[in-house]
Amino acid sequence: MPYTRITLTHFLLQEQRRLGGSGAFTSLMNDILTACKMVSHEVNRGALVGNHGVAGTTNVQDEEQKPLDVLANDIFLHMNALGGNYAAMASEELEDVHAVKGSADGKYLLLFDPLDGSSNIDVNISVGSIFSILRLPEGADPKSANAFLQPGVQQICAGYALYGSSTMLVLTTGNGVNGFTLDRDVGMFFLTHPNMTIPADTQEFAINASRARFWEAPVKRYVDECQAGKEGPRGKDFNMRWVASMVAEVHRILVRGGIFMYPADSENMKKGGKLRLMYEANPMSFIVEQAGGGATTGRQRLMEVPPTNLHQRVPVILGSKNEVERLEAYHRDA
Ligand code: AHM
Ligand code: MG
Repeated sequence: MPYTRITLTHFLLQEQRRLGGSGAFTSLMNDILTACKMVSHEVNRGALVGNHGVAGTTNVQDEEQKPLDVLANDIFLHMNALGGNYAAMASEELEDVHAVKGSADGKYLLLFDPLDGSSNIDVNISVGSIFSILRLPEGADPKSANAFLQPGVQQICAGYALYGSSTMLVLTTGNGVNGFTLDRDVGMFFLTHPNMTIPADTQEFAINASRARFWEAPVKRYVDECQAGKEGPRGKDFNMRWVASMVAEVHRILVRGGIFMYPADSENMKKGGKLRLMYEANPMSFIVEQAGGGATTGRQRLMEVPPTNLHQRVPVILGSKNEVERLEAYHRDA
């Protein structure tokens, strides 16, 4: 490999110089990188160190926790408290806000899903971590969930780590999307995917088709038309993928386009949807929009949904812009 690549740390320093920042942001990002490297290490060691199977506990959403859910959450909480930049954190695995002790000067809030897609751990399929950074509003109490209840448009940074055949970190600070690959021997992320963009058109869709009987009419229409292929109204064949790891699906869309749907259906709407707004939908929407794609509930831009609860669920449709707009139009027509 020619030695011309830049590391994520240098990339952040360049951004800091460009924006004239104080260095706090670079420092807090470095804590996230370290956490992701540690989680990656644990995911890789897998069954060798007892990281498979179930933990015997459930989280706030009443979901069975895996040992790696618990471990990844502990790693994120510990590593991100050290820099003193966060006033508080919130996680998929914790019911309440986690205030950071001794960081009276912390100006930021961190939301994360420490290990998304964890039903895939035991079968050795890609999982990931998702994070979103918000500013602590002036005068807000960081110990209260209210400080976190900001719409997605107020995120200052969002990203994910994908623990796949290689470990990658993909990031936006509102100035495009860049992807970095972990060199395990060096222990550093290197910029390998600069300025990631999502093509506006696609012939690939992702949805859990086992839920077809619950779908609403606009989603059913869209999927039926894709499946009709060349002979149908779309006049082209579509391919389908479903990994059941949102991080892997979003990454595929960033690399080669596509659309991902976990839409409202008659069953999941009893809880508001399946995926979580604050630490799944919002950060992924920020990344997808920054890469030129779209992200909607079907009826509203996702990043404008007013949050009312840390663990709120929401319908999610995101990816190639023309397909997202088509689904929004089908929802309007219904
Ligand atoms: P998790 O946070 O409990 O892992 O759940 C979120 C995951 C997403 O990564 C994925 O898109 C979805 O759940 C898969 O759901 P399903 O099992 O219904 O296919
Ligand atoms: Mg999740």
